[in-house]
Amino acid sequence: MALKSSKRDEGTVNKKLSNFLLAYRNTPQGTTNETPAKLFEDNNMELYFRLQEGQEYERNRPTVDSFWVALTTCVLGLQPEMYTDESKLLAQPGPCDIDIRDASDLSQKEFLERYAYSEPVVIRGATDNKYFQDLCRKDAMLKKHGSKRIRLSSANTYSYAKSDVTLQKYVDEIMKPQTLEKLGNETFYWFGDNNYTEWDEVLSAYKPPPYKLPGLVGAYSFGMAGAGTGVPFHFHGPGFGEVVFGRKRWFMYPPEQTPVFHPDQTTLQWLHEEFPLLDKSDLPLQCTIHKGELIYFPDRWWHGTLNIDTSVFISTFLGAV
Ligand SMILES: O=C(O)CCC(=O)C(=O)O
Repeated sequence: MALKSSKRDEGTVNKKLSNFLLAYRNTPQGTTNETPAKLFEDNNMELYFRLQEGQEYERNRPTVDSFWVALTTCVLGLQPEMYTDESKLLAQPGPCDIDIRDASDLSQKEFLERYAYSEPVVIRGATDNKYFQDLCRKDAMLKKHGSKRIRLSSANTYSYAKSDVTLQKYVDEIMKPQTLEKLGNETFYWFGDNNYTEWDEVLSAYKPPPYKLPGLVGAYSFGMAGAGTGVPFHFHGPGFGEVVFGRKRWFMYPPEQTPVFHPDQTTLQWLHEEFPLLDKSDLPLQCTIHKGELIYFPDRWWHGTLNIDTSVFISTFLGAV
């Protein structure tokens, strides 16, 4: 009930979270008929926090802190260590003018007829990637893979400079929220160039989008990046993007409508500087996708991305065998 009412709230994530938590604290629970506030007061409630798929539930007598952490993690699907303070975000989710479809209502046949060769689509509920998400948690990633070397690419359109660093160094020193001053060619972004052998344990846990294009097979590009980062407009073959954690805003133009942008400008700079000047007829299609959602981009469609939060993401690029 508290979750339902918080969904109707207008405003920032922080405001929604506060309203939800307030409503939750004061809503009697089905099993005990008491509110969490009362139970905390009496110190007689024990919570079982589910930490990882396939792992035992961990029994905790909750402190107020663990209560907040559990709520943000389990109920709202946010990862506390990935959560960027709303006041520090330089971009917000925008409207969505791309079709949003539920996978239960989108057959392979309709995907092929309506979207595959003609327009983007956002698809919800296509796969259950909970286990993969658990492997991608920042703490789990650093513990298991922190010493692995990853290849970063500069976040500009054409001249992809590369830099090899350990994952630990990337997370500690490079993966920062983007600033408006920093250019794309000065920003290093972990996306793609994944060593499939080294990352097999993680990548093979990913359940790919179930929709197919005849004659094409998928190849993965996986990454993690700070709030406000993204890849400026570019195009290539068709594929899917999925958000594993965080939120990602996508901007798209059909192949015949080349966007106005400077290739070294970040998507964030473009959003602040160019986007407000666009005529209505020059506006891109856009949508912000959330954890577990897919976006499909058809062949040669221009797309630029903007991570609203610190995000983990994976694309499935479709190409000939
Ligand atoms: O996820 C991103 O930020 C980049 C994705 C992208 O541009 C792509 O999949 O082609």
